[in-house]
Amino acid sequence: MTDPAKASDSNASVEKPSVSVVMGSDSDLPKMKACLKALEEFDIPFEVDVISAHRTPDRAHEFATQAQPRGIKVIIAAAAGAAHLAGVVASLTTLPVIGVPISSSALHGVDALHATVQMPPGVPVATVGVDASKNAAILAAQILAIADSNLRGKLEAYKSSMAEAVLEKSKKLKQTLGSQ
Ligand code: AIR
Repeated sequence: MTDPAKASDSNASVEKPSVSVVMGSDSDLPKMKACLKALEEFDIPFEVDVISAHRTPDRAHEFATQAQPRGIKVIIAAAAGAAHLAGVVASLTTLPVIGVPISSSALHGVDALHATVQMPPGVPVATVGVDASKNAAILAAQILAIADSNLRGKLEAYKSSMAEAVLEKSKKLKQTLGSQ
C-alpha cells in the first residue's frame, strides 16, 4: 500500500498503520504532502494509497470494508472534482472519515468541497477546507489522542507553539508600527 512517491519524501510508517491516507489519483499527492508531513511529525504510523471511487469502485469497497479489521483507526480521503471517495468510504465503515477536497483548475475546489461535505444524514464526512490537508492530519491526531496521552501531549505542545508564534508576530508588528 504505501508508495505514492515515497509519501512525504521520507517514509510512510513501517509500524502497523493507525491512519490510512487515500487519494483519488497520484496527481493529488502534491496537495497531500502537508498531511503526510504532519502525520510524520506527530509520529503517527500511516499508510498511503491511490483509490478512485469512480475508476476503481471495487477496490474502494474492499478498502473501506477491510480498513477497520486491519487495525486502521482513522481514514483520510482526498479527491478533486466529483470527489466521492470520502463519502463512499464513509458509507462502508464506522471509522471516522476525514475528507480533503482538492482544488482543480475548472472550479477551484468548490466542486470537491460540496461533493465531500454535503453528505446525507447518517453518513458524515469530517470535511476540512479546500487543500487543507495539514488540518486533516491534525484532526486525525486529535481523534487518536482521545486514547493516547503521549499524542495528546504533542498536540498541546503544538498548540502552545502556535500561540507563541502569534505573540511573537504581535510584538514584531507593534515594534514595526511604533518605529514608523
Ligand atoms: N478523481 C479520481 N477518481 C475520482 C475522482 N474524483 C479525481 C482525483 C484527481 C482528479 O480526479 O482525485 O484529483 C484527476 O485525476 P487524474 O488521475 O486525471 O489526474
